[in-house]
Amino acid sequence: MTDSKWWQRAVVYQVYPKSFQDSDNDGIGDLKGITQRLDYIKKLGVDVIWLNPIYKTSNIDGGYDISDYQAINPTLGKMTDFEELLHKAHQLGLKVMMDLVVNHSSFEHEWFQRSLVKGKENPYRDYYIWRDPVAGHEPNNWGSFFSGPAWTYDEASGQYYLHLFAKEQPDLNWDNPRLRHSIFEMMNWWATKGIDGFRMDVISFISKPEGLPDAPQGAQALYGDAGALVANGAHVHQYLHEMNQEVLKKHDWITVGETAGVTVDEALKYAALDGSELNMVFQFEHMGLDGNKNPALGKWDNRRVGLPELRENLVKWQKALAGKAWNSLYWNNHDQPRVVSRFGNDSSKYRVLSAKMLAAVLHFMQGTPYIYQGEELGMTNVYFKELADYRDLESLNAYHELVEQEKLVDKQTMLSYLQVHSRDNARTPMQWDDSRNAGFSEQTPWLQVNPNYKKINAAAALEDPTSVFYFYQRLIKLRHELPIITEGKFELMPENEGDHAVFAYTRQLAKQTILVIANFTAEVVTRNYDLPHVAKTLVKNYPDDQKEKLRPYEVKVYMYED
Ligand code: TEU
Repeated sequence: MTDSKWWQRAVVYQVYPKSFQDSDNDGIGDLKGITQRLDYIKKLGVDVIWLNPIYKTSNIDGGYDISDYQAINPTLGKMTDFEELLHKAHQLGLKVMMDLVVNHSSFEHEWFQRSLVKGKENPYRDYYIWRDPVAGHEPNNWGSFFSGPAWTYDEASGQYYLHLFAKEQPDLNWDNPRLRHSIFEMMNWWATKGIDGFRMDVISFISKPEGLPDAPQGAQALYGDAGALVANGAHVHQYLHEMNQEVLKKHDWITVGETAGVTVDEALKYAALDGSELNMVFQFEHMGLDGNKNPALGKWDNRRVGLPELRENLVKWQKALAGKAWNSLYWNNHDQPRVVSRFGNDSSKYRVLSAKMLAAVLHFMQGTPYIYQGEELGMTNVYFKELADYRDLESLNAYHELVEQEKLVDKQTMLSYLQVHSRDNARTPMQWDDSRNAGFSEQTPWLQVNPNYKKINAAAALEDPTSVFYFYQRLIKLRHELPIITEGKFELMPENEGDHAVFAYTRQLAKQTILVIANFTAEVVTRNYDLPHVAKTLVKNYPDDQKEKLRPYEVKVYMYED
């Protein structure tokens, strides 16, 4: 292998602990459950596990509201359970990346509790962002990402505090060097435990604009769009450089910034190959393409995005970062709908075909691929019918605000939007087998299991050599064997631009070329890509190859040498 870094050659598997495996039958997944399933993850062939937050939490946002950064959520287990998980993972050659949630803490965190006391002599007051009311109102027009204003008034001190997310998630004040020092200290403490890196939650939001001005506000919108102002703030790169010096450069870690609102130019800084900030970013543009055209509704819609728009975006990122910075590759995560339902086709006829097609398209691009638990089984959206089925506060709050309070959409329409975009689609329990509750738990799970578990489950996949699982296993193995998949130059096939059905691109390294041809539709189409006779097939999702004829969701990947 040439000079690529280990995390550039790696594949990451994301585990949402609450929904992975319940070992003590309380209906909630836990650390021991994950440890029990490490062999399964190992079998897939990935290199790294990313664990969504497992820390002590007020548990209003799936653990993204941390009340103690150095303690384990008792519902998930004990510190010794974590140590055991880490140890077993390492024995199997798997690395463990933790979630770092430091744009905000929980309101129950000791820092926030201490910060409630107003006064210059209280060092903790300035750990958060407190402001006086302006004309008896919130200090500015910002809305929270989880509905309502981004400010909550504290009677006792007569000031508001800022929370870009729920009111139980107060934003930390990164302009305060003491706060930054406390965070770096905490990160170094985790390093001593032997972890292998951090995924950094909304790290692009940590530097707020000077003076906290009002944000642009769309016609029907209730609040200003804070996201537009807080993303990639003036000091974010300075703070990440500092973190790099104080923490990251001391470890051979994998680091990925969840950089909501990141542009290509900003990504070139966050994820520059010189290693001065982070290894890579999660960009969100391809996740926003099917959002509502009406900004007042944000992501809530049920429209599908066409291939041309999706491809244009992915290609843009492939090209812009090449040779300068590093990207991650993902189709879904714990905040997003299931990929096969969103960009593929989850009908029984096409589910497996389209899941494989999407997998191949992603895994042959340049970047570090992330697989979200269950994606390797072709798990689908859950299609809940009632509001009462949902647990996620983003979905519930949005429903109340948009349907009941503002009456911007009717009930049925909003329920259809939730079916498409609710984060709970990703969070239904992992489907292990066809026994009760999909083998996830003996108890009623905290969120209902997708009723399709009888058919779609890990046990069935492992018995079927043509399953989505083994297709992913092959993609991962190829990445480990062929440097071209990590390093090769990406090119869209020139005739592919504007094609409504087919995505075709090449990767190239020295004399080698890989050609990926994928049909994103349920139509049969004909495309003639000149292929040298010597080309061998690396993967395909139909048993045979009918050359220029591409069947529904067909994908073919060839490799040849000049
Ligand atoms: O998500 C950040 C983020 O950008 C969200 O607003 C995301 O766009 C939304 O969830 C999609 O519907 C991160 C975490 O991944 C998410 O689970 C947390 O709720 C959020 O930060 C707050 O910590």
